[in-house]
Amino acid sequence: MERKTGLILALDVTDRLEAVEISEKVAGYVDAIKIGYPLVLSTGMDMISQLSKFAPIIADFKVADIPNTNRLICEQVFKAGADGVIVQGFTGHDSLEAAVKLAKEQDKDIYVVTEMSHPGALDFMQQVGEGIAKMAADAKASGVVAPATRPERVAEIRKIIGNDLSIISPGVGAQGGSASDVIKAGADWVIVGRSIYQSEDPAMAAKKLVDEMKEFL
Ligand code: O7E
Repeated sequence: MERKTGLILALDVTDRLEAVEISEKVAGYVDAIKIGYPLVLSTGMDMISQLSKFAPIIADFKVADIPNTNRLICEQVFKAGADGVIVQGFTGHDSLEAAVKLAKEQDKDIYVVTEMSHPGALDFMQQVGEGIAKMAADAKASGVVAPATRPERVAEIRKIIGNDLSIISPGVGAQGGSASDVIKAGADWVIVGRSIYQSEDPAMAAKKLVDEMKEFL
């Protein structure tokens, strides 16, 4: 994924027309659009190809299965037109490697969730987040997902993965994180949903975030 603005839209709306209208408005400000279960379950897989005319699509299905099933899922998602897929890391190295192998064959991206951004991530995930980050680097994934709500953890994860992998970071705005703080901590992109798609003016909300991050990219 090419970084122009550092912003990824998380499009968690459930209406097709609304999804298209918002994508059209913010297309000039985002490097990718992340769509996941809320939108795909309500509208269908063809939403991926429909939105891919506005920006590259990252499919957030947080894939978490055995290697063969991970491969089968990623195959379908890439076939539908996605450029990247998000997978969970806690399933271990073989599940991740199956997804990365397929992605590399098709010149696509796999992003691995390390530690999530919500408070409950401290119950279990934080304890394994650094190990998952190392595994993602060993497997040569394209990048990892790390929490904008905890920039200090993003900085730790950056130390572990080095500069070959990207960090995409959700948790800005509605969850309390700051776009510029997490970029300064080492993230390459922020992933922002509600602060943009629930705004009266989604394009202006996106532009503000882009302007805020510009000097730190
Ligand atoms: O809080 P919002 O509205 O800005 O939306 C954040 C989006 O990022 C939303 O789609 C949510 O599912 C996702 N997300 C997190 O909020 N925290 C995480 O730790 C991980 C994700 C995520 O998208 O994982 C894959 C990138």
